[in-house]
Amino acid sequence: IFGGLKVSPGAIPWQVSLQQKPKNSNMKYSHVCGGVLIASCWVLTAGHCIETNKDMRVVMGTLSLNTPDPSAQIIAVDNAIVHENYRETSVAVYNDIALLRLRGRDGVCANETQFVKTACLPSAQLSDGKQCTISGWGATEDSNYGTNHLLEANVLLISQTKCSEPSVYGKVMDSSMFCAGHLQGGVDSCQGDSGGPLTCKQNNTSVVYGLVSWGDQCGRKNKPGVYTRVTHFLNWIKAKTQALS
Ligand code: 4AZ
Repeated sequence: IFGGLKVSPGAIPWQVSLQQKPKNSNMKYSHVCGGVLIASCWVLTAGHCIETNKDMRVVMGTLSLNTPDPSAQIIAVDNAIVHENYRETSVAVYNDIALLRLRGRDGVCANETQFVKTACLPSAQLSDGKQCTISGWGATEDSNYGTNHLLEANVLLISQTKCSEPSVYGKVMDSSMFCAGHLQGGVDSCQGDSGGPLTCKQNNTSVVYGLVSWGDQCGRKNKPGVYTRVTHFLNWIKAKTQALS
């Protein structure tokens, strides 16, 4: 996160760290992406976060990735479902969404606590200009390697018309994505934040409106962050989570 602030304990309880290591290796797990807990056994993340032949786990309930924390929950990923139409080109990432099914018993995987809670899905499109929140352990203005402490920042929803102007991203934008940020630059998501939440208040409840997806670098003027448009995928999310619940 560029231009962010440290998150307070329990403020973003649906944020997860998606961690991977080569399958069946003795290597350590390392943070690759963010994710969002949407049910006890389901995490939403970006399609581009999923690599084949990796063991995956999620860590939630903690702000720091390098300090042991008794409130952390570490849960194995049993299955990753990448959207059938996920596509990456040299300029954009389309349908950039995946669901992670967590390991558990009798429908319980993550345990709800003060530090671990599910995020609600949005029920409607929100207005351009609305202020929303992004968060993650990704790169900052000071470090390409990301941070140990979870950071957050406020961003504004940018209209599809504005974001499709030639001076911004032009014709590569489609209905599976939207832009948010600050066109003057400085505050943005960045590498390592991918898959993590953009939440907005809808009727006083935080809803996961976007997932960090891509952008032309980070924090640059006229190059806001691009987010997976979660409202575009509500039927897909419902179908996948109900088929295998
Ligand atoms: C990335 O490389 C990335 N500024 C993520 C988000 C943004 C740019 C790049 C948005 O994963």
